[in-house]
Amino acid sequence: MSTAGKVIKCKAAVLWGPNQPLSIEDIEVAPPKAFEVRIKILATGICLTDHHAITGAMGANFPVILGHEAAGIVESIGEGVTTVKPGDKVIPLTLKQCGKCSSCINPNGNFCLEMNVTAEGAWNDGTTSFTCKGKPVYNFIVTSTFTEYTVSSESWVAKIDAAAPLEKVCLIGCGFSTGYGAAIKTAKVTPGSTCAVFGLGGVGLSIIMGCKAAGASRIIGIDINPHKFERAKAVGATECINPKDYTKPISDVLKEMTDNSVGYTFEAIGRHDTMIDALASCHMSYGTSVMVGVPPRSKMLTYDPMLLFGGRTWKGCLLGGWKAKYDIPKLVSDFMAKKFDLDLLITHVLPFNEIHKGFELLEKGESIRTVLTF
Ligand code: PAD
Ligand code: ZN
Ligand code: ZN
Repeated sequence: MSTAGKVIKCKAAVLWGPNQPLSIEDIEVAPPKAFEVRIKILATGICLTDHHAITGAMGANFPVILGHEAAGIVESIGEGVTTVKPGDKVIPLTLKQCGKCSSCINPNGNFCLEMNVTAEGAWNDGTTSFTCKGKPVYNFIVTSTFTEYTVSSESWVAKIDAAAPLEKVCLIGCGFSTGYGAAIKTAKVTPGSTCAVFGLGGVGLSIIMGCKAAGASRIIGIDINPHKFERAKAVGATECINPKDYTKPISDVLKEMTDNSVGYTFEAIGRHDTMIDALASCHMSYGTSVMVGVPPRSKMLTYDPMLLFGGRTWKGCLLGGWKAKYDIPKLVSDFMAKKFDLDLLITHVLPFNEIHKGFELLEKGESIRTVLTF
C-alpha cells in the first residue's frame, strides 16, 4: 500500500535537549509539501558534528532529530519536484545549491547564500515535518537522518548511482567528502608536498586519503589517541605522532621532523588550540592551513597576526568545498569506479536501535565511522 500523501509513523532518535540521551521514539513524518522530498533512510554514519549538537558546541533547536551523513531511497515527492522521483537512491545534503546566488555561480563557492533560511531547523513557513508526542520536532542541517523517514527540500537532495551500496556511500554525505575535498579541492595539495593532519577520526582519515590522491609524498598524522595510528597509516599516513610524547610545541616538532617543509596542515578536531597549532605548523611563508573541524559555538579565537604576516594562508571549508548537489553524485561515481575505498573508514556497522552504542564508541575513541543500518 502506497504511503505517498500520508503521514508516516516510524522510529527516530529524538534529542529533547542538550546533553540528554538520544531517545528512540515513535514519530510522525508529514508528507512532502511542494518542492520537498520524503526519504526512507537506509544507512547513516555518526559524525562528531552530531556529538557537537548534543553537547551544545554546535547550535540546534530542541527537540531535534540529529544525523546528517546518510543515504536512502525517495519514498515520495511534493509538487514541483523534478530532479528526483520515488525509488531513486539519494544522499540528503547538508548544503543546498540554489544555483543562482553569488556563491553558487562562483566556481570556488559552495556555501549557498540561501542557507540561512533553514538555520532554525524549521521550514520557511515555520513548520516542521516531524512531530513526537504532539510536539513539533526540528530538523538538523535539513538532513535529520537518525530516523526511518526524513523530509528534505529538493535542492538539498542528490540523486546517486542506482547501483551504489548505501551502507558505504552514506559516508559521502559528510565525513569522507569533507576530508577528501579539504585536501584536493580546498587546499589543492600539490604532488611531492608534505602534509600534516591534526585529528585522525573519519574526517582526518579522509583528509589523508585526499592528500595521498593528490600525490603528497609525506603525510604526518597527529592525534592524542595512539590507537588511531594504525588505520591512519592504512589509508596513507607515512608517520603518526602524539603531541603528548613531546614537551615542545607540536609546530616545532613538525618543523624539525621535516626540515621546515610542511606545505599543508589540516585541523579535523574542532578545537581552538589545535586550529592555532595547525596554522603555526605550516610553512611560515608558503604554507596553507585548512580549518575543517567545526569551531566551538560563540567563542572568539585570539591568535598572533604574525602567524599570517609572513605569507601563510588560513582557510576553512564546509563539506570539503564541494558544490553538494553537483559534486556528491560525482564522488559516488568515483567510488563506484574504485578511485577510493570507504571500507577503510568503517569500523562498525550496527542496527539503528543500537545508536547509543555507536555514540559510546565515538566518545571512547574506539571507532572511526559507525554506520547504522535500518
Ligand atoms: P572524530 O571524533 O572521529 O575524530 C576526532 C579526532 O581528534 C579523534 O581521533 C581524537 O582523538 C582527536 N583529538 C581530540 N583532541 C585532540 C587534540 N587535542 N589533539 C590531537 N587530536 C585530538 O571526529 P570526526 O572525524 O567525525 O570530525 C572531526 C571534526 O570535523 C569535528 O569537529 C567535526 O564537527 C568536523 C566536521 N566538519 C565538517 C565540515 O564541513 N567542515 C564536516 C564534518 C565534520
Ligand atoms: Zn558530519
Ligand atoms: Zn545559492
